[in-house]
Amino acid sequence: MEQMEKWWKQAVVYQIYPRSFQDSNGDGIGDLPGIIRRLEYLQTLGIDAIWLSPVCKSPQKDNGYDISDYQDIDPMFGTMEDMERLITEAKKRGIRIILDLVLNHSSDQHVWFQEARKSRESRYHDYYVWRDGVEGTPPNDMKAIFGGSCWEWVPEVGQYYFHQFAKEQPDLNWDNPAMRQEIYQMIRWWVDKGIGGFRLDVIDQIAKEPDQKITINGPKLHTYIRELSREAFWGHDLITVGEAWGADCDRAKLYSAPDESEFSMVFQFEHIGLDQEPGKEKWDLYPLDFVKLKQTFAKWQKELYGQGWNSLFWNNHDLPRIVSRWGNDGVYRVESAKMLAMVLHGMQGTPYIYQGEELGMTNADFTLDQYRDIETLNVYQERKAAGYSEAEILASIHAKSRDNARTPMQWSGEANAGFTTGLPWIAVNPNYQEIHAEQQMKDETSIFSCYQKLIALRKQYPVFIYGDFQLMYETHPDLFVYQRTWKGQKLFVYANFHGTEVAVPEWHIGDGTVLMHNYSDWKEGVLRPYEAYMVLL
Ligand code: TEU
Ligand code: CA
Repeated sequence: MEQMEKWWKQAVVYQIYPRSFQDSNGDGIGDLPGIIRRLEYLQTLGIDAIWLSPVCKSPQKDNGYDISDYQDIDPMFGTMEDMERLITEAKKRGIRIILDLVLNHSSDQHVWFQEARKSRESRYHDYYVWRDGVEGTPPNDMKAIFGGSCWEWVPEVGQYYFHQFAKEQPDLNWDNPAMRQEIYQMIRWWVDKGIGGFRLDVIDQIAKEPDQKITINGPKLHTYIRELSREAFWGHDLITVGEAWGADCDRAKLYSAPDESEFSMVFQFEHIGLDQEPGKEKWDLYPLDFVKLKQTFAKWQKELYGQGWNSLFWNNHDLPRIVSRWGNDGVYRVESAKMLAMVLHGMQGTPYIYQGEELGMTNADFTLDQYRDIETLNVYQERKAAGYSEAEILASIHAKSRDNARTPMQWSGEANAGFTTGLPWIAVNPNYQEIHAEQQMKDETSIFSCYQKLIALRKQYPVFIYGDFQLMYETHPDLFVYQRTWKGQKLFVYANFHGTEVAVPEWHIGDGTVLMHNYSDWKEGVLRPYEAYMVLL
């Protein structure tokens, strides 16, 4: 008898980027009442939890990842009553709400920072990371992720403060126990409101040590995370997932230890970095090393088996859309989107579906003026100043801008894809008339229907949850094939990851039950472009 597993091991999570999901009041920005309106759709898809990107009060310098009040809702998204209604309405449909907690930094408009910057004597001064200095000579040459120095001068106190992201996102000082206790109190307040879990933004950057130029995986990281878990999560049936760009398998075994001393799981990004030039940035484009991709997934599946728990994702609000990135968003868009879904959802772990992924939404082919993201706009300026050609910079931005994921959800073929009756804050992808939910929900061969089936299969067959993982044809240049085994039952996932027909060394069709297939017929012994199937033996 399997050890009674946590609900989130059988669950599928749907990420909503509220600003781009559904507008309800015609201001061109998605909001909470809009999400409530779409709960029926999410219940039809069959997901178990919704991860909401931040909706707390924020000046929106980084689209809400700069929070100025952790316990109030930004009027742009609605009211606290809307939030409470969302929690209640979702619960009625068996859906939990996961809040995005941004604990590495606050907004510079947070009252803590407003007080901290006034005086070194303020009780909030040391809620942040300050260094004495002389204006014009920052403590060291560390760079911020969104460009420029990570030190910003405040004349009132004659000091620099540290910010890993934008200067409007001052880093919180986790070495300060008073600050930590206020954070834990705030989280407990949200738990009492019925929040079902938390996504923890750049959580592996909280134990920063700027004097040693340490920004990630700091020496006190797990001490702080264990305290956070003990003080705020324990005793509640929550799902907690940390965003950990710096995680390797050993560290992930701590993060996702079965004793829940830290989190349920983390988002690790080793697979995500495989199409950037080694040692460089995501903007430095590089062909995907497909064999390495398979080996990376296999490593994480094996390393965490019985010792931790994987998240499974291709997309989020920071990443380009997978069907454009590693599938084919042209002739084989439908087949490749389904193939990518089957490859991911057949593995062990909790799958995350990013809004629009279930429709096969694609990257946006924007002109420069259509981009909105601070990271994209900064890199354009930085690389322009560094002498990169306009064409090279735009190629990088087209491929990797976070705005690729942030174009409005495509609901229907009506104006603005049914997202808003107003002027959308960011342009709708012009392909919305071919790619939208209304049409796909009625079509059992649609990408939407494929995701619906995958979510249902995960609940129907324990091998998806408990089975071990064995990669096959490891070095094959096109086939992504693996098997899962649980109590004598075998699940095979066969996929042609590329756009040319390949011979299949072993042919299992006919031996078992075909659970999924992304073509309407079969061609004996070969897999056609992006052809994939799942078979149960
Ligand atoms: O992202 C962490 C982060 O570092 C990413 O922005 C990453 O650097 C970039 O997208 C790819 O190189 C989290 C949030 O997901 C992101 O939206 C926020 O902008 C960031 O933290 C700051 O809060
Ligand atoms: Ca709105």
